[in-house]
Amino acid sequence: MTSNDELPRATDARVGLTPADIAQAYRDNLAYMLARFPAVATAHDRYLALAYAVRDRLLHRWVRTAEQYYTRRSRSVLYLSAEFLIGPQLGSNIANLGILDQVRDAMRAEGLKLEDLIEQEEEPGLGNGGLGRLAACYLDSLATLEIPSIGHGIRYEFGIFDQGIRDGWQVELTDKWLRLGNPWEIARPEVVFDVMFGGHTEHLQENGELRVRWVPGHVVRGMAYDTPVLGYRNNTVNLLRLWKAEAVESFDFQAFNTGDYYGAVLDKMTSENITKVLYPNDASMEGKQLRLEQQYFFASCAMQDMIRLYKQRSDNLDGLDQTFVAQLNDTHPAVAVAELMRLLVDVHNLGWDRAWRITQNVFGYTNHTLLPEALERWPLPLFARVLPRHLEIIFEINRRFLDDVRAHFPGDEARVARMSLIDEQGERYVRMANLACVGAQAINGVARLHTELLKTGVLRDFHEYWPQKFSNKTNGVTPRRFLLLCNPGLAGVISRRIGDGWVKNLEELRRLEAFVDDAEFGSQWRAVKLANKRMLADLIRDRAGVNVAPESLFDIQVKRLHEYKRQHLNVLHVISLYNRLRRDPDSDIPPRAVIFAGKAAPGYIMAKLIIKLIHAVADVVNHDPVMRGRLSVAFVPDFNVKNAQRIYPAADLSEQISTAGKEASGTGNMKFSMNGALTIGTMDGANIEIRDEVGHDNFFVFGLTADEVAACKANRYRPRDYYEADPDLAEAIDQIRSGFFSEGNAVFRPLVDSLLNHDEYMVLADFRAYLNAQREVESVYRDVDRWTRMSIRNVARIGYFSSDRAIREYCDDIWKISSVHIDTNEPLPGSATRSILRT
Ligand code: NBG
Repeated sequence: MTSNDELPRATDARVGLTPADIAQAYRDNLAYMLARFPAVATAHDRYLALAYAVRDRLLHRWVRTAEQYYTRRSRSVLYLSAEFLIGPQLGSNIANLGILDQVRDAMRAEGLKLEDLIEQEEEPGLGNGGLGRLAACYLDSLATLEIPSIGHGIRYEFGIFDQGIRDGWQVELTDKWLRLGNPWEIARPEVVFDVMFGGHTEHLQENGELRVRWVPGHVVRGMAYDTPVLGYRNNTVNLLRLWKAEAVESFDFQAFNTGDYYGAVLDKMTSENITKVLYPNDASMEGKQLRLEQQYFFASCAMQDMIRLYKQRSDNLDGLDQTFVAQLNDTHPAVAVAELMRLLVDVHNLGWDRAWRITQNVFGYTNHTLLPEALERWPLPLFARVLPRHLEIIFEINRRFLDDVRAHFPGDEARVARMSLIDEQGERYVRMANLACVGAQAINGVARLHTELLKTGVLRDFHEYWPQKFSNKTNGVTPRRFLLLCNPGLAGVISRRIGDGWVKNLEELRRLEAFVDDAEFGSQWRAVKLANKRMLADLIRDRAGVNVAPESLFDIQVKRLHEYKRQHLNVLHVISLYNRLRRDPDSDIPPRAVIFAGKAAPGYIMAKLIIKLIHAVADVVNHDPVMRGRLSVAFVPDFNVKNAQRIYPAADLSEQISTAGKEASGTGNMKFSMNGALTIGTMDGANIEIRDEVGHDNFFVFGLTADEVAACKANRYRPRDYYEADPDLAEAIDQIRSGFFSEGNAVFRPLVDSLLNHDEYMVLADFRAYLNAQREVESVYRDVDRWTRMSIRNVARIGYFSSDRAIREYCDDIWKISSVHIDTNEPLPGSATRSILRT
């Protein structure tokens, strides 16, 4: 080791955690990173200067972590996900460093407010909803539990659209999140892979063996961009590795010289297209070529990177599955199964059987949906055009697999057809869920009910064939972001009573049960909620132009817009409440603010119509003097992680009202409860388990169960019967239909027709039960002490829904991986310089 190898000695300005060190680092960055002096620095400059100061404090841990993983040859998890909705990073990194107070003091000394700087950060909107946010919570827990891991995904140049509202309608605006730079990512121009597309294959004999050569039509280069993922108060920094597509040759001089200026940059443009934009569909699939290209692009980069890392330590690929496990977050990365086979067989010359053994052992598959429209399948001709070699590999996997199935179930050709990787009824498709089931050694659902429904429904044949592959892993959320960071008031009240061990071990919240009847604790609890509600009321006034009274019951439904989530059921309740208040203005009904937020997929007409309906009803209600101080309705535009952090802490009531059997798990339900909201919800997804944990007395349940929904459908459900039998329901529906909320026009006709004639999601069937449950909410809310006790119990018993628990289960049952403790006390040795470049 020569002295040239040594990292510069870390000075306090780079790693120190005192307010003075941080303030010094902030000033240095303003001058030396941004070339600004304080008087002309913009708010964003100030944010960047602090972000770089915090980043420096991660880098030193990052280098050390990479070095330790390398020298210890640690087994690692690769979490493959097309979406990572990580949210703003500054606040969570400061929280995980455990220096919120120090940074606040440092900034105060500079005359700044930490919250204002945090507010400057542009949200990295690299996901649609629950699935992408779950991946981000899991990265936080992996780092907190000191598990070696890398998240692999796509560095979308434009993430989920920003939602604007014009005249009550959603308008989509381009999300230019990278415009002002991203201080958290580190480009890795040395970590690049070629990714091939199209073309054809050639089958040749080489030394008596069949070899396949794929001659691509087009080659794109994938380049890694790494974002550090810090554990809570430890020294572990894992990676989120996002891949950006680039041209192999970004400029064609030949074309340029012949005067073809457009042609000279054409390849650059088409290549970069692959990672331009996130598909804004949540829980539905679009058979677009670019989407398949995105999926293959990042799956291929991840698999090539895995083999590269492995080869640094060993040449014998037989041990690959000992070193790596790759989790497929839904089927979006499932093509990785075929890609790993291709790499092992075509590139590294392993025989098929050896390659298949390794591949099957590497993968785990998490299913996130039961909705048929979300199950990915690709038209065969499209797949053949984009990935001709992979289609051959999938055919071969399928041929062998179906032979086994036939041997197991002789004569059962219907079963063979259902399990085939290729759908052959009519037009032919590649079924990605089947590929994932066959290619993985473990398959899981994301809540107890969901896993049961998978086993008896969509994946029944696979469960009958491989029961041992199946398990349940109920989702969890990170208490660092969704309590400690977003609700400092409540976190403080909790920690003053039971210490702050709950941040790492959420089960410790149980100790709050001892204070359920403590009057002083109860009033502190309520004071925090009221303060949070005041802050949300301010946000609603600014963003939605609606005044909501902080003293009213904050009844909140925030999530993607979808008919199965039934925001329109909520609206029907609002209308009936409005009608009740109009009829009897003096009735003793607790004042309520009904708050919505959520984006609709741009092509989902009905979801957009529901947004319009919410605004239309809000307009009438909020302008009716009789409603003043009693009922208000607001839609907060542009729901994202940043806004979510201000909404969950302010909720009294959490709306989790999906049709039973449709919501795989839900994770918003957990975040609300963790912040002291009570839930009104159906027996769906994780609601069932939340209710069991917090106690049936502390949860407002209603509606048909999944079995009853199925039975009702089998009995030719007639929504019109419910409409005809229930005058309150009929009144509300008639008002919508007649244009009472839309100045007489028929804009909501399609929605009403759909409800009366089909009602796929049983809104009318559950209406009365929902109303009754809301009546129960009213009566409990009137009893302030009772409500407070229920709220405290929700928080005290929510420990199970920490993503730490979920990740521990994945580690023990599926990944078979243990933690690697990182110690940074010693100065960094020179060897780290080399190993960080390798990882
Ligand atoms: C979503 C489900 C949610 C679930 C999240 C995370 C998809 C495909 N699925 O119910 O709808 O909470 O995944 O598991 O987005």
